[in-house]
Amino acid sequence: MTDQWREVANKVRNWGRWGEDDQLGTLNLITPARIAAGAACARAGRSIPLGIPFDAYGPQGASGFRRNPIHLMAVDGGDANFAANLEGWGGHTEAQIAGMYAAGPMRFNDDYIMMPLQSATQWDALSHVYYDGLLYNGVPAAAVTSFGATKLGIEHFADRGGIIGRGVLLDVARHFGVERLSAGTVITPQDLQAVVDAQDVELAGGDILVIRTGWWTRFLETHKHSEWFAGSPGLSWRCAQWLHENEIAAVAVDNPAVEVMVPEDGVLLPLHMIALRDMGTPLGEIWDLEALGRDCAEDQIYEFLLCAPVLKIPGAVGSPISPVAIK
Ligand code: UVW
Repeated sequence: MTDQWREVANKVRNWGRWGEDDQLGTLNLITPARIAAGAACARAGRSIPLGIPFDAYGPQGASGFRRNPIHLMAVDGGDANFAANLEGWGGHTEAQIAGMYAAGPMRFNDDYIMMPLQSATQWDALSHVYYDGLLYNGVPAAAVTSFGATKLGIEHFADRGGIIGRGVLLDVARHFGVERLSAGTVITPQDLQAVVDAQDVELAGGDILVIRTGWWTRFLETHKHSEWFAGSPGLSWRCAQWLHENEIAAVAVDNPAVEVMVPEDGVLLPLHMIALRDMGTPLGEIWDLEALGRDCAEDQIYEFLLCAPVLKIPGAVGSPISPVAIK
């Protein structure tokens, strides 16, 4: 039982398909023609945000190795009369700002953010998950050092403008007539195909799949990280072959980990292992697909231009994002 996922992993492995030093995996399927096809889906001029807030109240608060973002101000409105209030007291920074403020009416605000790159809406880079000591394309796991990923870092996605192309929503929750899938629901490849057929969408190679479970609303209701995380519905690893056959470039879901959190067949995160390490398919997590779900249900159009650029952080194994669907 445990080895079944490995059999599929062997079948869908894309190593060498785009060259020995490939850093992009299935993003190679998003050719210029597919980006143009995505752009052609932006007909009405409506933009729909798909990201959650980067704030202190997000879903990573209770995790030991991940925290919610910490946002701090460096300069703010209280510093507007800096020079007058301090009467010359202070160090270099105070003098620098006082000098700037003495030069005219211009005042400014500055801020910082401290956060794990995985704390909210994100893309996983191909260096995020591995097994048996190897990453995508057979890159040794040791290529990710304490200085960052020397191969397969997120900056390679940034070099092509991030993940941009034709997005297709598969609204699994709406298809099953529920506000959201119940805890632990496993989405099968047959379910995905049934939604494609019911929505009457035609998939094309290089599409970016956006799959709505409705599970994000569960977090908004309870604000309980552990319950939201542990109970998450999601894709079965058995969807890997379906994704491979449909030449899907990337997959994003409104849950913590794309796949179901309760280990299927006793294996933790098998779809992560197959998608990121074997297929080279980026995974998007913690997306908010509520507005997009409503919009698509209204006009019955499930395709759009998806713009999900990454931050160009050399060596990072993921990136926070604020993706947008444009219809
Ligand atoms: C892990 O939890 C390992 O990864 P992700 O955040 O991609 O689900």
